[in-house]
Amino acid sequence: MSKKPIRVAVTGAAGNIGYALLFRIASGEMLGKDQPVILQLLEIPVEGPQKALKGVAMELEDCAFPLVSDMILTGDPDVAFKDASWCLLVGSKPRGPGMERADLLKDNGRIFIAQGQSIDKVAADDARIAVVGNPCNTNVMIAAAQARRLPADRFTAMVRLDQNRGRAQLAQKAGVSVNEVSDLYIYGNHSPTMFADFTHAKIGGKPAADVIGDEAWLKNGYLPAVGKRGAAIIDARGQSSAASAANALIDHVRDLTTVGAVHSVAVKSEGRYGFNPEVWAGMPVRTTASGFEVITSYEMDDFSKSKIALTNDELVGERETIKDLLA
Ligand code: NAX
Repeated sequence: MSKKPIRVAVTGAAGNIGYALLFRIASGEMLGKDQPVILQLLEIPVEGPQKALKGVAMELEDCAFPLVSDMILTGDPDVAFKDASWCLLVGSKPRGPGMERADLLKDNGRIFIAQGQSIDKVAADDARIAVVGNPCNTNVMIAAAQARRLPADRFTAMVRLDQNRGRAQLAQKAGVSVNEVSDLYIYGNHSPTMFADFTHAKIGGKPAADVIGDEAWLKNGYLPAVGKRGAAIIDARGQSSAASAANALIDHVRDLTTVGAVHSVAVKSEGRYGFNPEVWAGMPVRTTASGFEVITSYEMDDFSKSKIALTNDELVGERETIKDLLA
């Protein structure tokens, strides 16, 4: 007997990441090749984005994906999130010319208040929320603050693109396949302050620092390169990362539904690794049958602690800027 379809809500569905994401969800790469889905696609309720959304849906139809049981296109969050088990919050407002970061935080914050309220009201009891729209660590905190019904650990933000970038760059430097690189996890904010913890990473089962043999490069070349990779992509492509971001979101959700998977996720810190207890920070988690457990066993040296303190300060600063939106 075939499985019951899972409702997957995607916001910003007509955007660049949406275009790279939806076809992969529809083909079963995120929830499994035997798992039917109902795609519930949200765009802002004005003509241009709604028309573009219709176009994306037409292309999805033209793929004749056997796993797509239904598609709902809407400008209303209460329709998009209705009974959804996965809510993928990709859409947000880009930073415009001359716009201050604080204004961006507040403008996007308002979007995530409304979406958090809607999710709390209409999403499935087992709903899980993954935030990609930037600043994602702070947006997820704002959405979670609206959830009276769902526990905070259902709300995660994506740092998986940073983990994937970090592994790829270590592999490149060592001249090995990316499969050889393990135990590389991301701590903190999805921003250039993030800490890609090379101190515990392994290459071919050996400490990455021993294999690379160049501590100065790891500290002063590698870390900034991973942190600023998004800007380098914009510089080269003229547009921000889309296919790699969509790929990371597929990885994020697939690993959160694969018991035993260990991966980087931004979760409510609860004070782990010295983060402020209220912020959502990247850290390693292991997926369990009922959710995930944070891996807390990594001992941090003074250098790592100083990097974590820096990214924590930024997260606390973002929280301070939008604190009136958390009420
Ligand atoms: P686009 O501007 O191409 O698409 C965003 C879409 O969201 C647009 O179609 C817009 O109409 C829609 N939208 C805006 N407000 C909405 C709302 N209230 N409800 C529903 N839809 C809404 O951006 P794209 O390249 O797809 O990037 C989306 C977001 O991902 C951005 O915030 C971006 O900064 C963020 N990213 C996050 C990454 C991460 O690793 N966490 C990496 C990639 C990306 O930079």
